[in-house]
Amino acid sequence: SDQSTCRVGVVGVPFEKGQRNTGVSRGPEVLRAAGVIQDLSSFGCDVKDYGDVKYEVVPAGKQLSNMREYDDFAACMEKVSSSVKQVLSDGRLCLSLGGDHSMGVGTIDGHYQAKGDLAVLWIDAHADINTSATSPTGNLHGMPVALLVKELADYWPYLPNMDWQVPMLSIKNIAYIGLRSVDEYERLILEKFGVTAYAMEDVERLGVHEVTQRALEAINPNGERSLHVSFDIDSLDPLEAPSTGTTERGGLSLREGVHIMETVFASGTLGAMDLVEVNPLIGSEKDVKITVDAARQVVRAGFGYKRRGMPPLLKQEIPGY
Ligand code: 5AB
Ligand code: MN
Ligand code: MN
Ligand code: MN
Repeated sequence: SDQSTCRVGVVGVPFEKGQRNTGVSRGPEVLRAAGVIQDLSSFGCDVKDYGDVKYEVVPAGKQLSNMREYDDFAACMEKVSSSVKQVLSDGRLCLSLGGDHSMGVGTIDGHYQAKGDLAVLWIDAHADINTSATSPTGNLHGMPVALLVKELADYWPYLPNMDWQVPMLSIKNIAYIGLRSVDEYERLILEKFGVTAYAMEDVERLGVHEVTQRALEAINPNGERSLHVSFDIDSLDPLEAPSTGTTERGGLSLREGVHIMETVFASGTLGAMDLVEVNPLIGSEKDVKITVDAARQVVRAGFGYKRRGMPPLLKQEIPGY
């Protein structure tokens, strides 16, 4: 399709305090080093790297119960939000490289501030919709969806240093694909609000194409909302993406992940994408390479790369052809 319209801004979020493993903060660095940006420019995208988000902690003055590393989270996500908003305001699609999945709070907030009403596709083995009252771990990477939706606003205590963030997303405009590890209270929330959720058994029953079409139809029937895709690499089977902190076997194949993102691109609605939870300190060197290569394929599919091949770029015309 039209190469000149593919304008992308990349934001790195080297944040790992939403979970307990060291190393996820090095996701942006290894993804860039592997060539995520060149992957996109190689088929004609105009990519600008906005660098990594930096922040300074402002202590909240009190400990928030069951929200580990809350002060860092609140400070970092405010900056993530403004970076993503800036990219989108510059007329680019935004690619955010994580980092752990708590950063979804910042990226989706920034997307909302730039574009208003959103549709969110959350591709993950997990639902990430615990509140501090339901979380079995206190890890913030299991809570971002619950912080973003207005339907759960009353389930949180007052959150200091988060006044910049207003829960604005309607839970009706979120769809999940890839679920296979959902906590009891998360299940209760999904049922109570009738959330669109395609778990692995639905992918098996319907196939990945049908599931993706139905998910997009449910959250964005007229395609008038800007689409945010939050892609947790642990949605893929650990055979295809071993270097991540919370693996669950029986996941999406890389081909299914790529197909989802090709379908997203074809919808013409993508505004921003997160690629999160790649941890280069988990597993062997080979595991890391497999995981990073999978992430690259998923990303490029979302921005228009076609497995059947791309037309030659005009500036690369070969003499004699
Ligand atoms: B991820 C768990 N539900 O809340 C929790 O990787 C796991 O961003 C969360 O999807 C996994 O801690 C968070 C048990
Ligand atoms: Mn996640
Ligand atoms: Mn996950
Ligand atoms: Mn994970």
